[in-house]
Order: sequence, then C-alpha cells, then structure tokens
Amino acid sequence: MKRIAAQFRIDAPAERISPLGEGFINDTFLVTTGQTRYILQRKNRHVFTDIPAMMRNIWGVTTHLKAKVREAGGDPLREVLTVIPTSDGSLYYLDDAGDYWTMALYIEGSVSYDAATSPALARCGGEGIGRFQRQLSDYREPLTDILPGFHNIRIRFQQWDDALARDAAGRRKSVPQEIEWIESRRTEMLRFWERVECGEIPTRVTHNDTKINNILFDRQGRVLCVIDLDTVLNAPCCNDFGDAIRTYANHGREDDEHTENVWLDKEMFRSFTAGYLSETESFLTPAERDSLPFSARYITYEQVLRFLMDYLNGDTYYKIRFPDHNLVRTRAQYALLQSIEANYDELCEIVATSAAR
Ligand code: ADP
Ligand code: GN1
Ligand code: MG
Repeated sequence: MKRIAAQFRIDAPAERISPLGEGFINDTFLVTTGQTRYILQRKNRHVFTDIPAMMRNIWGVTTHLKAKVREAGGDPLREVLTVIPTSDGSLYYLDDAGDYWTMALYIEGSVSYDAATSPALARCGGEGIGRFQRQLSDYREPLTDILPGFHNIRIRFQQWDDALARDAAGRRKSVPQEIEWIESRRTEMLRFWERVECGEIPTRVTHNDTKINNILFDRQGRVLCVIDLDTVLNAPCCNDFGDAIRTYANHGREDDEHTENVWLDKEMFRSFTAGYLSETESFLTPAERDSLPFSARYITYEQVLRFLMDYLNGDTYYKIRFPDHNLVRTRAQYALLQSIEANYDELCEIVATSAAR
C-alpha cells in the first residue's frame, strides 16, 4: 500500500495507512504522512468499467466547483474535493493486478454521518446538495455517461427481468412476496420516468448518490464538502433529492432488521426540503419542483429493486456484512417506501408550500 501511495504527488512518504468509511462500492483508506492526510481509494472496477473517463468527469467538475467557491470567497481546498494526481500527472494509478487507485486530500475537521441527528443537520444537507447542483448548473463540458441508465427504471427493469430469468443464486422461489412488491409498482414507476424521457423533467449535472455519508459536515454541523463524485452524470435533479431523503428522513437504518423502526420522519423531510429549495428555487422549473415528492418514492423503490436484485444475483454488487444482508436491506427499504406512500399527500403539501426559509 505504501508503494501505491508513493505513486501520487504527496508531500512526504506515507507513514500510516488504515481503512476508512462505510462505502459499499470502493475500498477507502486514510493515508498519513508527516504533515498531511490523504484519501486513497481502490475504485471498484466491476462497477465502474471506464475509470479513466470517470476521473476525467471528476476533474472537470471539481475544477469548475473550485472556481465557484473562490468567486464566493470560500476555501476551495475544504469545500471541494481535491484530486491528487500521480507524479506523472495521471488522475489514477493502474497497478499490476489491474486495479485502479486514486487519491484525494482528506478534508480535515470533517465529520461523516450515517444518519441525520437533527432537523438542523438535515437542512444543512439539503443546502449542500442544492448548492452543488446550483454551482454546476452552468457546467457545459460534456460528461461521459460512465453508468448508462443508473437511475433509469426502464433499464433497471431489463436488468431485473434478466436476474429473475437467470435466478443465478437459486433464491427466486424464497422471495415471492418481495418480488411482488416490485411487480405491483412497475407501471407507476415507468409512468414517472416517462416525464423524463419526454423532456418534461430536464436533466442537469447531478450527483446521483446523495446518501448522507457522501457529504462532509464541519464540527458545527454545517456542510463542508460533497464527496464520492464517481456518479456525477447528466440526470434529473429530483433523483438527488429522492436519494437524500432515503437517509436524511429515515427514522431507522438502511439495513434495519427491526422494520418497525423504519418510517419517514416528516420533520426531517421538511427541513431537508427547505434547505434544498433555498439553493435551487431560482433555477428549478415548475415541473422539476413538482417531481420532488414522487422522487422519494421512485428512488426508494429503485433501491428496493437494486438490493433484491443483488440478492437474486448472489450478492455480486454491494459489499455485505452477513449472508442475507441484501435481503435485510430490501425489507428495510420497503418499509420506508410504504411509509413514504402512506404520507405522500402531506409530502406534496410540504414541497408545494415550502418557502425555503
Ligand atoms: P464509496 O464510493 O465506497 O462510498 P466514498 O468516496 O464515499 O466511497 O468514501 C467512503 C467514506 O470515506 C466516506 O463516506 C467518508 O466518510 C470518507 N471520505 C471519503 N473521502 C473523504 C475526504 N476527502 N475527506 C474525508 N473523508 C472522506
Ligand atoms: C452505493 O458508494 P456508496 O456506498 O456511497 C451505490 C448507491 C446506492 C447506495 C446504497 C455507485 O453508494 O447507488 O444508493 O450504495 N453506489 C453505486 O446505500 O452503485
Ligand atoms: Mg460513498
């Protein structure tokens, strides 16, 4: 690992390297030299099949964000992810085993949460995601679509149908009820996505993985920096909103075994929405604003599908900590989906009347 760290432009040889974080996709390490700390990541090459293009996307977006932060008088080294290139100027290091490694500055004084601890924190998270979208709303460089159809339910259904047909892990017959949760909502989910396909809901530069541990806060609970930029793509803004609600407004955990703990916390929803709209109200079209409440159903449903599909496939995508982890996640996210559905009219009302105070 020290040999790999030495490939990058760091200020001194690495003294200590230790694992960090709760990400489900990449392997993340904290590298300490005499003076500075860095994040070293082994990117998941099974999920990301074009890591050079992904890193070009991240470089372009972070360069743009840094200019915005500078203009606003902020600190670009703390408010934007800083990619550290290798000593020969590449954005990644490819090792002999074919693994891709990348490095970034560790943001000192940052706090990472796995759940929102107060409505004030949820509001700050909403501001952070909204600001990220606003600062990128005039980004005109092309982005490579490194994950085609990432939040496109039509494409997810193709993968789903295929997974059911293959039944690779022989688990299909053990989860008939869970499969029915997906099938019974197929039509309404496709109907929502048609609003994107026909252009009524536009696409912009968005993050696409806005769970709470992909944003760093300072010790006062203010947003510092949006991280995990692997999935920055052209997609509808509402996906970022809906994906964030999955963690900020979930009273339980994403993989709660006690599904009675899992319900949508409306105070958290209200606060996240107010923060998000305070940054985005100026540019969102009426159709985009109108799409926000349903996006919480859409992305939570998609997550039920993705966890269950990974269970059917034999746990090949997400890191798991115990054998039925993906099934536990499926059931917990379904409990959240049901709670969102039960409160849906009220969520529409909150979004429609939020004054983005
Ligand atoms: P994954 O794609 O696997 O989710 P992330 O890029 O989200 O990986 O990193 C995993 C965790 O590592 C984050 O949730 C965060 O806690 C921590 N982390 C990542 N990058 C930084 C950074 N630049 N500064 C501080 N902490 C970071
Ligand atoms: C993954 O990488 P991470 O852990 O931040 C996944 C998201 C899922 C999330 C579920 C590239 O996010 O799409 O919503 O797990 N990222 C990718 O917790 O698939
Ligand atoms: Mg992450």
